Amino acid sequence: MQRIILHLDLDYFYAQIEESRKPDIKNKPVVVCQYSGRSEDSGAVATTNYIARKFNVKSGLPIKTAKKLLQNTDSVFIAANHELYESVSEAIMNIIRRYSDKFEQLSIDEACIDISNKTNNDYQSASTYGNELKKEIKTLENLTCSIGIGPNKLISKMAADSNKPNGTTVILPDKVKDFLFPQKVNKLYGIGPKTNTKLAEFNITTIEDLANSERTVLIDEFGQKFGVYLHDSANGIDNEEVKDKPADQIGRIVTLKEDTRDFDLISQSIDNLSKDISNQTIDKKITFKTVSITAIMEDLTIYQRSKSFEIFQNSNDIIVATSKELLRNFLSQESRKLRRIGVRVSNFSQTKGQTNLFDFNS
Ligand code: DGT
Ligand code: CA
Ligand code: CA
Repeated sequence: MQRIILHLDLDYFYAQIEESRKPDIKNKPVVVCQYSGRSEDSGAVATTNYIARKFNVKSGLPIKTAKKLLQNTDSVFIAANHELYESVSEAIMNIIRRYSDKFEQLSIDEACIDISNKTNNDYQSASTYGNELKKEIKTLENLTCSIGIGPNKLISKMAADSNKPNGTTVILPDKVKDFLFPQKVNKLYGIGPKTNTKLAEFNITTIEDLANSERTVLIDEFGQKFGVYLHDSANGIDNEEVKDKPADQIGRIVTLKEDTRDFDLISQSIDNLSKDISNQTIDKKITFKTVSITAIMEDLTIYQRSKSFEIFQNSNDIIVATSKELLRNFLSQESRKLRRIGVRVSNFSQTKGQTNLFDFNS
């Protein structure tokens, strides 16, 4: 069966989130840092915006080196705020999930979805569909991403990576080889420096070289599993399904119309979020024991409050009432305004007949 797979990767994810919240830094080199805390400036760069990348400042670089490379610029160094990035990631993954027949999250800023049915297996509508998804993420979360659309997971991922930032790249099934073959073999997903060196010894430098090499030779050299992988993927073959693992929690999060600590105003958002969540839990026949709220404050600090029940629950009324009770308690101990509010249910039951569908341990 022909499939259409869409791969999505957010552009300079942590740094773009920082930019979208502090627009005045947008035209400067932005460096998001993972400080180790051992001494001042010890630690590594988590990521940077594209302006900083022009100065060769990239993920993994020591912060000290990044500071040297950017010493004559008006650059901005920011400590990573993982709770914030997680909450934005969750909101975006919920959007992507809505666009999919099957959804698989691959990392904090990456997912692939099977859109074969949603697009009636038509690449023209797949491209339009992908751009609608990008537009929705831009409208709701003010972030850009790059997408790749192709006949399998491998091709759509490589397509997304080939044109960043804000790219849309469609590789039609009969153009897969045109896309792959001219590329250097180390661009193939799964080929690291070691394999690259080994392949060079066989005079294999492009993906075309690899595709045209003897399968048996590759198996002899790299073992059955990896040898087959190398030969298949160089030929654009990848039959791996999008693994549609249902989440072990269902949550929704929104930015409030204005920063506020008005209970009624925030409650309106809770009503909407809860309705969304309970529609999903009813749809998937999920019952839950825990309801939580996430409050992101005007200064972007993040708080979670939860309540758990002895027995499994399934009603929207419970989600709404519990969230509002948690919110009321929270506001009574807190003087700052809220910027975003999230609601989530977790601690699902594993009811009979669902064991294959729902992998709760993952
Ligand atoms: P891109 O996709 O090239 O536009 O840029 P990013 O920053 O989105 O890069 P990506 O997709 O590889 O990684 C997503 C996020 O993961 C990134 O924003 C920060 C985090 N991350 C990536 N590499 C590292 C690393 O080496 N160290 C740390 N602490 N975080 C990393
Ligand atoms: Ca990314
Ligand atoms: Ca990524």
